[in-house]
Formats: sequence, C-alpha cells, structure tokens
Amino acid sequence: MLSETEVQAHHAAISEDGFTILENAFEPERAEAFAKRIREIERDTLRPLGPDEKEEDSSFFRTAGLLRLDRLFWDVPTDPAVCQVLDAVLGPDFLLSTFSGIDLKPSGPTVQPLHPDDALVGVPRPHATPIGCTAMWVVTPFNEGTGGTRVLPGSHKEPLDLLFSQDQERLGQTIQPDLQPGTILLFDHALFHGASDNPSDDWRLGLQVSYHVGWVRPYTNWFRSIPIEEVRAFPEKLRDLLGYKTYHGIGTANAEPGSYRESYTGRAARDPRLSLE
Ligand SMILES: O=C(O)CCC(=O)C(=O)O
Repeated sequence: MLSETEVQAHHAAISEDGFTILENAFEPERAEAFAKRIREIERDTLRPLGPDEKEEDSSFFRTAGLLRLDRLFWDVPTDPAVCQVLDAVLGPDFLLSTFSGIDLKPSGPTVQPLHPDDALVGVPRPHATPIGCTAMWVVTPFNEGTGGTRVLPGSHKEPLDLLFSQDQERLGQTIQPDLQPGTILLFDHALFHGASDNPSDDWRLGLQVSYHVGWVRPYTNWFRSIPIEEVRAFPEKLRDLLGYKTYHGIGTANAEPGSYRESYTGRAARDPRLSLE
C-alpha cells in the first residue's frame, strides 16, 4: 500500500506530466513467472499465419484473455498501489478496459507511432479530467536498447494535431525511461506514447493493463442481463446496440483467449462483431 503522500505525488505527476513511475511495484520473481507463463501460452495458442500473411508483417505477439488463461494474472488488475492512484485520478468505480501481454519481437524496426490511447474519445483535448489510464507492467527490461515505451511528457494537455505536425523540437522531447522488471509505468490515456524499435536479441515483454472511468458504460449491463442464447436470436442491429460490435473497429470483439500477431504499421484485422456461435 502507498502512503497518502505517495498517492498524491503520483496523482500530481500524472496531472502535470501525464505519467508516473511506480518503482519496485512487484517482485522480480513475479516478473519471471509472468514471462514464463506468457511464453508458454504463446507457444501453445499462437494463431497460425493466414495464407497471405508473413511472419515479418507482425511487430509483436499480443496475448489476450489472461484472466481466463491463468489465476496467476488475477491480482494484476487489482494491484493495490495502482488502484490507490487510480482512485485519485479516475475517481471511484473505474473499470478494467483491456488487459493483455505485449511481447515485442527482437531485432525489428517496429517503431510504433506516438499516439494517445483515447484518440477516438470524442471530447476536446485537453480533457477536463482523465478518461482512462494504462498501467504498463515491465516484465523484461524496458529501455532504448529493448524498445521500451516512449512518452512525451506533458503531451496529454496538447492537441492531437501535434502528432501530425512537423514540430520536431516538441516531438523530440519524447523520452524513453529506463525501467527494470518490477516497475509499473502508469499514464493518462491522453498522453502521446508508443513502443519503439527493439534492436536487442531478446523479446521485450510488458503487461498492458488499461482502465477507464466508471461512467463510461451503458446504464444497463446487457451482457449480464440477457443470456447469450437469447441475444443470438436478436436482429443484428439490436445486437450491435447492446455492444456486440466494435467502435470504429476498436475494441476486441473476438473474446477468444490466447496469443496472436499484431503489427504497428498495419493493425491486425479484427472482427467487427462478436461471433455468437
Ligand atoms: O508496448 C508498448 O510499449 C506500448 C504499446 C502501446 O502503446 C499500445 O499498444 O497502444
């Protein structure tokens, strides 16, 4: 647990810089256990390449469905220190938005463009209050030599246009913190950030744990209140309204747990609708 002073310091850093770093947030032994288990899942579940797909088309393996795949991951989203800071930043009853492993391939020019995680949230920047935060759990070393996450301090308060501008001076202020396994990088979704090239010979693994404010939700929880057997009989448009569809292709419609390839240059095609088979 963090002291009240520590919570306030992390909250102030997120407000001011858009991110904070929780050092020694989890034991190196846990990092090793996460790495071992994710690599096993990758080996056992990685989706085969499609007919027109090449291995080099992908930048990393994403492992989704961790909560169903192993109890080992159950106490990741509920980490007490992260939740203390999120209570302060996002307010009560924040929700888990997504949770997956990101295993960046070695020796690859895979640089991911800087981006905010809430680009499709249709409210003006800077947001009056943060809408979501991502906790990046550092499982293997993150630094310039391994493709560690880059962040542009203070960019959560700047317009989206900055990303498309030629303002090399401002964009050049992007930093790539040197983070040891056991560290958590916690940032406002509005912050410009991104993975980087991984010039090393090793895979770079992080757990991406993303949350959003509690008020981003339908008033009625349709997934709980209407059994899936009944949803199957509904017309497609009605199912879409209940949430069985992505938003502009964003959001994982396919809830299948396991590992799949993703590319930073061309996002892997996702089903716009959840299969109700
Ligand atoms: O893997 C990273 O370092 C960052 C990943 C990221 O920002 C994303 O997938 O949106």
